[in-house]
Amino acid sequence: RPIGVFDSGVGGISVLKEAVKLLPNEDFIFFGDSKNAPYGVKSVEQVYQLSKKIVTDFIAQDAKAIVIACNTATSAAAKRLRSEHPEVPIIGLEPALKPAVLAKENSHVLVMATPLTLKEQKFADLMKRFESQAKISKLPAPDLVEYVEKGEVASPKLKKYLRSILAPYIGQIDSLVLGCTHFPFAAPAIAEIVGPEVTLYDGGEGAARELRHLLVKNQLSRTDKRQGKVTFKNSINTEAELNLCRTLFSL
Ligand code: DGN
Repeated sequence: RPIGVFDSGVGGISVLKEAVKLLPNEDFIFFGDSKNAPYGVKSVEQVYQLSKKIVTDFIAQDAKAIVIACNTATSAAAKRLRSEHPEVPIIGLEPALKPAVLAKENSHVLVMATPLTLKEQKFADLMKRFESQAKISKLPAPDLVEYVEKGEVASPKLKKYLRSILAPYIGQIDSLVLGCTHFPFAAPAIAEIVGPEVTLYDGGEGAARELRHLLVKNQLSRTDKRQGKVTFKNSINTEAELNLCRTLFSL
């Protein structure tokens, strides 16, 4: 049985890569809802409805576990989807604030994410847990999703955009949390702008570990040693879009 991984576009491929690295014998189906991207500027109800449809489709394909490889959809829909589908483990993504805060005392942490992730209760709760231990700043970066959706991860235009939004934080921060699964693809460009003294964190590896944990706990892991398959699907069902998925997967 396959594991379903989805995102409001191609960003979740950054999480898929971590999951495949950790679980090379498993079969994965990645669904990118690029037609409806970005989710990060939609209402909670819209994001829930779109996510529900994808989860239902995965279950119809006999998925044994589902990864919501999207911080936005996780904050808007994970709780409801888990209560509606207790039969399948559903793993979500959240900004990797904890490792960033714990890495250094009294540090200044910048969290980049979509506007929806940053204004949802889930993020407010996460911030409340850590705000006494660090200075935490929030930076919504919706345009960065659009660049990655076009496959632009290091273009001069992208770097100009990043320089403009990151300008107030240059020399001011210790770490930067990539709180949207599209952003790790732009990590080299971001690192170039903020400098080597700023550590970048993302939630992909943590989500992959959680997936492995839930597979083991529910006795769903594959036991044979054959190489798993990865299948890409996208709501923009063109060869160009699927090629972009494969390219991002190989980066
Ligand atoms: N990749 C999504 C996330 O992690 O929040 C955001 C993409 C979007 O649709 N805005």
